[in-house]
Amino acid sequence: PFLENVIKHPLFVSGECTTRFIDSTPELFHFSRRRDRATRLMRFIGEVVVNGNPEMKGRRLPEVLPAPPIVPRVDKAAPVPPGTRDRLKELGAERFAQWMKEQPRVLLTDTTMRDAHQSLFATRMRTADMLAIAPYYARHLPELFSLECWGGATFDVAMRFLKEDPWDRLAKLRAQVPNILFQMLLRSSNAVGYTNYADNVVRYFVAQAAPGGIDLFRVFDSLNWVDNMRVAIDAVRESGALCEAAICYTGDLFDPERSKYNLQYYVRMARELERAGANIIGIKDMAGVCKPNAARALVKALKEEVSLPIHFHTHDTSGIAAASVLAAIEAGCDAVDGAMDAMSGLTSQPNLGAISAALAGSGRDPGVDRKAMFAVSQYWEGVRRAYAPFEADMRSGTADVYRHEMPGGQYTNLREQARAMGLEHRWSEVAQAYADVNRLFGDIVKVTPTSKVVGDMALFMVANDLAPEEVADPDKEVAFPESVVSLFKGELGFPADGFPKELERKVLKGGQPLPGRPGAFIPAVDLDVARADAERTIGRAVSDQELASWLMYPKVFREFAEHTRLYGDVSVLPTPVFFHGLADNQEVAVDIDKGKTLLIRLQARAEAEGQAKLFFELNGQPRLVRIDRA
Ligand code: 3PY
Ligand code: ZN
Repeated sequence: PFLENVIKHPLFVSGECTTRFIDSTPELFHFSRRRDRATRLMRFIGEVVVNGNPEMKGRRLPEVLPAPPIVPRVDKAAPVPPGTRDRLKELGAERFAQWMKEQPRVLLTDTTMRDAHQSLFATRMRTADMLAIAPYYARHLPELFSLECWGGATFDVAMRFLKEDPWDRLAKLRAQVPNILFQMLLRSSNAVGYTNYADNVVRYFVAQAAPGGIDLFRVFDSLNWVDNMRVAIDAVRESGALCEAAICYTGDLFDPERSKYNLQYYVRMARELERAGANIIGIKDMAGVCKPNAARALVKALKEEVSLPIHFHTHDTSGIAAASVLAAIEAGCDAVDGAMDAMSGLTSQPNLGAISAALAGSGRDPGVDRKAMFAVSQYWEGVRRAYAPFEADMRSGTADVYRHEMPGGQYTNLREQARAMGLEHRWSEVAQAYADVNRLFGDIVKVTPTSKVVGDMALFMVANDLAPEEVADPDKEVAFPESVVSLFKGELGFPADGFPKELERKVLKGGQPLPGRPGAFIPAVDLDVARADAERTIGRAVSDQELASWLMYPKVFREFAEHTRLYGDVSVLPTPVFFHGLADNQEVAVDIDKGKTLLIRLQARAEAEGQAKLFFELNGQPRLVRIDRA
């Protein structure tokens, strides 16, 4: 093949090549690089065929693989109509926010590619499944306000479990959808991680994400502490992107027993966020506990008290979240979140198709093509089937969420953690312990990462059969999980009224909490030194974006880089092949580059002392791959 490349090369054919021809003509080697990529991908498929994808261990696998999703027809040559992103470029962030307020229609965010799969199947949706439908979104749904497609848990899970580069996902989606705003979820000083990073690391992350393709950052703090959000807010504003600063909704606005989180609390926070530089105020009801009356009252108050557009986000865990969304819209909410029908409901967002239909003919009709929404929903239905092994066994909404207040995005992940600890059969005890821990901690906002700490403590209590009274008892020795000690030290910040003093003393064993914002005590990271460390660790140069991955998740990034070195870019494999490999005589077409497709067929296999020999056919040529049995 190399010689073939040489003799077919135009310079060679023209007779104009010199002795430096081979050195100066790198495209001659493209074949061997492509072959190398093919070899690595076959090795990965072989590993999955022989040893299974480690991700699927212990899961109920389908007896028959589901049919592939049907991608609605789209003319990719057709021009992409202008959308909200074009408007943002034209108006800039502040005038864009004004434009939002002037719209009689309600603006719709589709969370399918981020929160919906984070909340339904533990964040496992792969890039390939998003990319296949992206051109259709661009051409048929340009009236959508935004696509939430990045951030939250997707960053970590992409590398850790899916062996994909989150930056690459963003770039590829961006290339397919140039017209609709891309929205991400940013955990302020915790960025897309679970810990407080140095201020310059948060700034660096935002400075990569905005040019990387993010137009709207939804910024929140896991204890609703505005001081902990300022670095992120400033960084977003500096990047030119839209800054949506969110208040996390918790408790019950109309429960006189829990007056801590009342209207004044939220209005005060929204005003602070407005002063801090937000363009939009988000209401982030991460657990789906904002009942319709609360949504109506809250939106009405915020519309009266702040001058920014309001964006409402909730989860359908209870089963009646759409009523809250409609109440918010009636009260004048400017934008709302939902997920496409097939990816909605349960711990995910309420149903966007149904919300849109409910508003048909009203002054607030979102004006999005409902047939096109239905077409993408059908596609997502097919996609979702492939992830069934990751779904929680939940058949209906449940008012139990008002008791435990677990965020939808955490629910499937915590169940995963419980499963890994052998506690899945004790799930209802875990849910009760979660509520107990919240009470012990002083009724705090529970959202990543504080929700993770509450979850850790709940699992710890169930695993050790600890009652809440024992945890509170100053005379009972408890070896608190590390994350709980860190929380009480203030390493994620503080709730407005602090942590309960007695428990704080017990957890910190007499130690003192931080005297202020954690970011103020974390030294700036020397980015040049960090880059050198990263490069030494993975043995090659890292891009600016990869440096951001390393700063957030050094171990996960290292393992991901090693996986890529061994197996190449596995994100190009279709999802069933990634999770289950190939059956004998099954063939898969893999597009590794534009116009470059590999045809890989598994023909047969043979066993030889601890090794499996797999006989593949690659574009018609026989190839043997040996895999050690694990
Ligand atoms: C996240 O931070 O990932 C969340 O979804 C919080 O709701
Ligand atoms: Zn959410």
